[in-house]
Amino acid sequence: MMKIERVELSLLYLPYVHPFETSLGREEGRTFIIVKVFGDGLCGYGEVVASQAPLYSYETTITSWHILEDFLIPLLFKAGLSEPEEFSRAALKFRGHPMAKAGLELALWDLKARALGVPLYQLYGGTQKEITPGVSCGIEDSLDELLRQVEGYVREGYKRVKIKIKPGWDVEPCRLLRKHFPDLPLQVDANGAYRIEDKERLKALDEFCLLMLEQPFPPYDLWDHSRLAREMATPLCLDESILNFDSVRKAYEMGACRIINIKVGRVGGICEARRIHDYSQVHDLPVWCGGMLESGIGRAHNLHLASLPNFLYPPDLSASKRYYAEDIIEPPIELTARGTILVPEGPGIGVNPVEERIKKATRRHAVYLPSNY
Ligand code: OSB
Ligand code: MG
Repeated sequence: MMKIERVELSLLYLPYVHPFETSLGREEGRTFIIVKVFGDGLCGYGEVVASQAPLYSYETTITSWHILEDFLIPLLFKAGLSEPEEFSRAALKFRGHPMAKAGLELALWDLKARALGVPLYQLYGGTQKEITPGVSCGIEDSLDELLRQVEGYVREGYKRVKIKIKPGWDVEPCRLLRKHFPDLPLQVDANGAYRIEDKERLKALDEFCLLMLEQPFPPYDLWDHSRLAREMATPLCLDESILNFDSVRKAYEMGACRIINIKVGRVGGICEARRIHDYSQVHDLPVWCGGMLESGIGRAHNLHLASLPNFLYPPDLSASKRYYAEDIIEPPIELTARGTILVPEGPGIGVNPVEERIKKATRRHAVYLPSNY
């Protein structure tokens, strides 16, 4: 069994190529944590997707840092854990903080796959080696600007578009995009901005033949999602409400959604994501891989997860240049001429983190050794 000799955390900031606005707010760039675990002369990389502010979920970069430093990293050193499944099980004793747990678990998976010399998707049982991704478009200052953005993405080859909606920015943007792109697979994401009182407004979206409506109501509100689902033709998809395997089972049993967005950070790691995937497959509940505007490290991890067989809708997983002028990996993630992304074949995540770019973006750094605890 491998021994983890050192863990490093780096807090990075990368500016976006274009501001990203959702019903939760507008951001010009992203603050996130890169986790590195060292053992047997190898390094595994993970990414913590918690944001600087507790908007999408209660976690923040600083709460994740604290949980990693004071509780999760000591698990590796004190209990001598290095297997991702063992770590995942041991970390369950701490409540919550799924993004912190996932970041470290991802690094352990990468390390394990590198030690075995195989790409991650092989460890996971992934079957899809070429993935058709979608692009997630923020709320723009005008309909003209939204149209310009979407036209650009379609020209670049994206085969599915998601737009962010909120009350007052919903029916009109959908009507406009449908007028210009009658056949484009299109979906919308509200990030919980509506209430059950807005039911009729949401039902008006049925006329646009959307692939799905994602998370209209707040995370805790499975019941109102099930009420809306009974009255809408558009399939509902849950993102923020899906916190673990158990919330999937309950959402399914309540009829609160017909599609599941899996984000490895939100559900607390690959082990939990795979449990959700396997349950969904048995219950004819398609899943897809959501994104958190990850750096290339987190996005490469997402690609391997999205290769599992029941990931049946396009992931929110775009090329590096959709997000950042200079990604922190080489080669960058790119679209093929077919508008697809190839799952990397190299060991582990299969892309190379560029240490000098990581260093340039780092705002805070710490090294953890067994002797620190
Ligand atoms: O709700 O899917 C979401 C980004 C940050 C927080 C929440 C969400 C998103 C996205 C981005 O939609 C998708 C991507 O990474 O391309
Ligand atoms: Mg979402």
